[in-house]
Amino acid sequence: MGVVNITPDSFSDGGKFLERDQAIAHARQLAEEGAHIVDIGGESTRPGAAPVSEAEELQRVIPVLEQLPHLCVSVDTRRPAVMRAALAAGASMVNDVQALQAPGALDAVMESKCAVCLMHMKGEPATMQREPYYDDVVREVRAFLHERLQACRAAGIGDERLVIDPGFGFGKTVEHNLTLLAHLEEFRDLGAPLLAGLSRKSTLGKLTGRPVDERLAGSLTMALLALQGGATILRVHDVKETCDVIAVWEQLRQA
Ligand code: 7PJ
Repeated sequence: MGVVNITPDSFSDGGKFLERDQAIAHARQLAEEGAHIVDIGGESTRPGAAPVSEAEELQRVIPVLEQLPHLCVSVDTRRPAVMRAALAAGASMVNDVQALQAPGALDAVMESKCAVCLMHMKGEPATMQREPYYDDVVREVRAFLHERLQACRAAGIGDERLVIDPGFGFGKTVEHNLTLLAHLEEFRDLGAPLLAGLSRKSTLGKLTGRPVDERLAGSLTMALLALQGGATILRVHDVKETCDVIAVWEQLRQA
C-alpha cells in the first residue's frame, strides 16, 4: 500500500490545482512502482496535526480519486460523509484510524462491498502522544481490534472485507511500538489480514537519530520485521524499495 498525502492547500486556487495534480501523479507513480493499493488521505492524523473541515477534506480527496479510475484506491478517513463520497467515486477500501467508531461510520460502509482497515488508536491525534499508558499493550490493542471486528461482523460486513492494524505510533511510545512489532504474530488468530504502517515514523527517528527524509533503511528494516510477524499489507512511502524487500522475503520463504 503506497501512501499519497494530499497536502494542505496553499492560498491561491493555483496552489490547489497543483497539489491535486501532484497527488494524482504520485498515486500513478506508486502504482507503477508496484503498489497494489494507493492510500489517499486529506486529513493529517499525525501527532498534533491541525484539524481539517469536512468540506476541505472532501475537496482534497474526491477530485484526486476521480482521476484514478483504474487503481485500487483506499481512502484514509474518519468521516462517514467522506467514506460515502469516496465509495461513490470508486474507492475500493476505507482505511479508518478510528476503526469505524464515528457515529454513522459502520452504516457508511455497510451497503458497499469495499474493504475496511480497522486501526487501533489510543486517544485523539492532537493529544495521543502525551504519555500514552497501557498495562499490557499487546493484550489491549488485540482486545480492541477483536471488539471492532465483532462490531463489523454484527453489522454484516463479511470477513473477506476486513483488515486489522495495531496502529503504530498512534498513542504509543517507542517501547509500545517495538513490543507490538515483536508480538505481531499474536494478532494473526484474530482471523483478519494484518496491515502494518511503520514507514518513516517518529519511532524510527528516535531509534536511529535520523530526520524524516533519512529513514529509508530503517523503514525497510521495519517492513521486513513486519513481514516476519505475519503482516500481509505494508503501508509505505517508498514503494519501489519495499517491493524489493518483499521479493527477497517471498523467495526466501519459497526456498
Ligand atoms: C497509518 C495510517 C497506519 C493505517 C497513517 C503516518 C501517519 N493508516 N495512516 N495505519 N498511519 N491503517 O503515515 O505517519 O499506521 S498517517
